[in-house]
Amino acid sequence: TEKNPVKAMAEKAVDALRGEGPADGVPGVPNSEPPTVAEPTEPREPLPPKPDQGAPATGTATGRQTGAPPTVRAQDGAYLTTSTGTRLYDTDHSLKAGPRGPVLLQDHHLREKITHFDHERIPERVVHARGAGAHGVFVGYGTASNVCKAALFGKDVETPVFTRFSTVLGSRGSMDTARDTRGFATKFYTTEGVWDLVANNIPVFFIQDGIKFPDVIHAGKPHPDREIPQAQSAHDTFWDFVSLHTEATHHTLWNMSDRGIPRSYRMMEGFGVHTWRLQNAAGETTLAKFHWKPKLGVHSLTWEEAQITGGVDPDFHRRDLYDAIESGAYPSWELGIQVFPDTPEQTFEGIDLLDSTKIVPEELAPVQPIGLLTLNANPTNFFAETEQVAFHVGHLVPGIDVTDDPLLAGRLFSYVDTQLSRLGGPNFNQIPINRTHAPVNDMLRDGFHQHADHTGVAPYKPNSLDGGCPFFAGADTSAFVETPVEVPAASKVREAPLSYSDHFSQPRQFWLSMTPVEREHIIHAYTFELGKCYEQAVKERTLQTLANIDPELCGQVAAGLGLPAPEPTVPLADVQPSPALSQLGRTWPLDGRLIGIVVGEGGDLEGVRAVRDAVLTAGMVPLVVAPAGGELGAGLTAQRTYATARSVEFDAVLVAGTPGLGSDAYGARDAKAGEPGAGAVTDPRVLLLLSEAFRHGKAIGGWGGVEPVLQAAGIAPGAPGVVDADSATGALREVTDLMGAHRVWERFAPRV
Ligand code: HDD
Repeated sequence: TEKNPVKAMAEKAVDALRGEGPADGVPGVPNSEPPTVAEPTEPREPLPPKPDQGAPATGTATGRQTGAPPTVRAQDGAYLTTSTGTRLYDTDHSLKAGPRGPVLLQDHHLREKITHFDHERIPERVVHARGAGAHGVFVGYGTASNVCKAALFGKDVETPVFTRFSTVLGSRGSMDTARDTRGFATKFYTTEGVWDLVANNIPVFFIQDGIKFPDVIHAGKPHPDREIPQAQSAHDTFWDFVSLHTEATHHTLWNMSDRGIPRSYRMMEGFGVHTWRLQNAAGETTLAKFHWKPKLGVHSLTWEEAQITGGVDPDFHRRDLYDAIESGAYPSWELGIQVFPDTPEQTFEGIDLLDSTKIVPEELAPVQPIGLLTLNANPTNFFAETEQVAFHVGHLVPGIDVTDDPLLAGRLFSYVDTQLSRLGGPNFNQIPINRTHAPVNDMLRDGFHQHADHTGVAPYKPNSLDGGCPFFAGADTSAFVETPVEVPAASKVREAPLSYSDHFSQPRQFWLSMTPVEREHIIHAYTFELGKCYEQAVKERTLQTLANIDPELCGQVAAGLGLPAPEPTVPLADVQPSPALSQLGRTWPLDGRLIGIVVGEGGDLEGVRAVRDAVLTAGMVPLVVAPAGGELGAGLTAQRTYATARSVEFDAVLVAGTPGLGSDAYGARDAKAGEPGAGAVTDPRVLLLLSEAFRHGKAIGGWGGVEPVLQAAGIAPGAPGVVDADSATGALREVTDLMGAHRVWERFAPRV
């Protein structure tokens, strides 16, 4: 009987791929070479799905309730198929009239594959485009119950969450370590619906009214003519705007402080910025501000580190978060609230609670812990989860409500609106990562990307045809139950209250709360950023805002710019420092910190192994740096080479000093290991690594006669935070003691 032609074609193609037989060719022209590395041909079971790839455990946006069969996963089965599940035997060749003939329009698979590819990208977020996310859990302490009835704050209540961290100004592909505000947005999949806490790592904002958001972002984004600089505020338009619009002074000062260049997403605070209105079960209301406090402490990069890292490892924060979670060093934050009585004035100790350019110092209103967030799982697919997650400040649950902050009002509109173009329509809450874990019965219908097969005929209320369904919940279990807040009789105006015009007292308080090292960093940051501006008027106007914060700050920056320091135009505010604003002066856990262990040819491998094991036992990450990759002996493998290691990756550096740290590449091993002269010349890359680690205030420890190497790197014997120990483990012990404070702060020599 004649062979099935499709099967024959498939067999021929498979044979050709395996190199077992000729495919049809043009006479005289050899067929293309078979691939030398064959793909596995046996079908294998796909990896089991992670929970979020399937449908949520309880009801979904499609109306499915607990107990219903799970929805079919998007990707399943062992064989390659079309998007409609038809199996394919080839995806490497277009359908042609003969091997050298024209491609045929009837190749549906070709068209499906290319069309889908052509539409793979969606618009990036208009702000916060660059980010990284993780799954986790929030556990309530039960301490908030007296002020807030939200179920997620109940004692030991566990709520699944997804958190996305981000920079603000840069594009999706920009570097992580730019000087910028960081986003810290968390989606809580509570039993009462989704609550999004869309926070930043800075507690104040550039503007007091949402209507100014396009202005500040247009000023911060790259110049519209050349589209440079990327992911930076160090350019004329940004400083033009913030020097003219002085309510931005406070946020800008935080950006110029070390908060603008975090060491890690794991080591940032988060702030809900606005004042929110909480309601307890008795219907009583309280005003509150949300704070995230990282268990690892708040830590930053130095500016030079941030700049080097931008080139050496633009994914530094994304990698840090992913690696920490993958290795089991789960980052965690305590959620806390500052609470204020809900008075008609909506002020606390004279501070206007509706002005998002103001903080309430923790010394006046302590942050009270109400629950713990732990991020414990990385996304399975970046696009599906981190890119498609859509936050909205209006995603609220019973017990949490908004206030009349005009900045918040703008946000309440913007977050849904932006998803319409970013995610292509109004059904973005049906995307798996956005689906609530509570039952949905919403009467919203149709629209692009509708996933629900809605039943019934009456998506309207009142109705009798669907039996009156859905029904109203009681006021005690509903969100958006308006607290009867009195709105004073007023005329319609485009104006701000008088209290909003104080733009300098809290910036001054921030400045006065900084330690000398932190002040020095702020001076450097302003001097750098303004030094990148071309317009003289912009620099002069910014110096004027600095003069209104503090004459010392202004004088130092002016000196760096070579300009005269102006006098203040407002009386300097008489404010008390808030020590809670400083990042220094405490010690912190070291979970997931990275220690580079540098060893040269013939170095003390036993010592290296001992410290590597001790670092691992302490819950940190050891990275052995050797002249070349591969096995080193003593059960050690090089994770980095002199070519791939850079100091910015490490929180501290250990050096095995014996016999030297040379390498082939730099002629240090003209003599063989063990012979006189071996390793006598230290590889310049090791010297760079050590000198940078020293300059960036990192603990450095060596053993086995490391002194000449340190000296060659310009590090004086006995310099602060430099340990020359008798043994490898002795060096590690002293280094880890130093690391608790994050840096060896004595190495920085502040002027003020
Ligand atoms: Fe915003 C994204 C935080 C003011 C308009 N914002 C966005 C994200 C964070 C914040 C963390 C990223 C969310 C994610 O990871 O997907 N934004 C803030 C904070 C603000 C703030 C803490 C002040 C207190 N934002 C703000 C204003 C407006 C917006 C005043 C507009 C009037 N924000 C947006 C947006 C974004 C956004 C355009 C872009 C992508 C998105 O929403 O989903 O709607």
